[in-house]
Amino acid sequence: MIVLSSSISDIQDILIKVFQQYAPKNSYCLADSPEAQYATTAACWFPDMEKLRTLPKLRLIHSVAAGVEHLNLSEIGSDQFVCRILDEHHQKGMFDYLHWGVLYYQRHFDRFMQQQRQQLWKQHNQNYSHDIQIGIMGLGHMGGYVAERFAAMGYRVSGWSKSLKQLTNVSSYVGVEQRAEFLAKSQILINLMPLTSENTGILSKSLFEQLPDQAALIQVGRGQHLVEQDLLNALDSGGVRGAIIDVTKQEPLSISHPFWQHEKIIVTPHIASHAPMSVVVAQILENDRRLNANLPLCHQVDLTNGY
Ligand code: OXD
Repeated sequence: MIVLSSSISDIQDILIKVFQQYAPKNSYCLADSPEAQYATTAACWFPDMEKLRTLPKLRLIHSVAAGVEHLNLSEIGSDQFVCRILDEHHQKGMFDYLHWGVLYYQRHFDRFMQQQRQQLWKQHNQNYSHDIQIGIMGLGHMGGYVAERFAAMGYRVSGWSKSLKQLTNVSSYVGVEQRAEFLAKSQILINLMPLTSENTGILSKSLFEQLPDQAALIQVGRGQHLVEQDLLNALDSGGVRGAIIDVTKQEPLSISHPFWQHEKIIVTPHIASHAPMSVVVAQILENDRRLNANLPLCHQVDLTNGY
């Protein structure tokens, strides 16, 4: 039995709808229903942890997405597991979004849009993929995939992560010692890191200062990676050329937030990519089956690393 749990009411409604559509009847329930006492798995997005703690048979806390920072990992019981969704459609969708973002800067669309507002007819040199150095922070399931795809298209690609990665035609930079060297090359910086206590606030003034002049940021990690005021300052001083922001500290972004009106920022509402809902439900059902059959779980999270 799977219990559905999100403290965000819109998301809770979506979970109910997709489980109705893709899961067998009687295989899922809500946390305050009588069946919840039999639930072994919780399907979660910012779950109500207090409620979940009262469920006696709950062993698996399953994110309905790739990220798990919303699960409050420090509160997971010693006899419980955490899993997340990993899926190839999710990877492909992310690559499409990022490819669009890279082209936006590579082919100067940000400049042309600004020129149009000024009725200014001015050409800029045409960049080819081999002219562009992409830097990817986070080379896990998602970052590693997009890095290799950009490299296969002729982009110069480097990646930065906690451990050395062997990826085709991607230069791997590791740890704090190699971060400055990595940043100094990254004309387009893509953030795809999972959120941990170590990297909260990493996209800050000092990091922006280490990028090449006129670098651009594509922020698809987590809102808490970014010190928002530092980005605004870097854009206003002209050091950073522009930013595409898909995730923000507070979601939804408040209507008064300066990101909305900033001419060098494009905001999208956390839509860079999602796994298809049919896949999300299928992976959770399969992991619940495995849990109850004492089989190894798929995409289990290492609670020490936090991903
Ligand atoms: C995820 C996301 O975690 O979409 O999968 O942010």
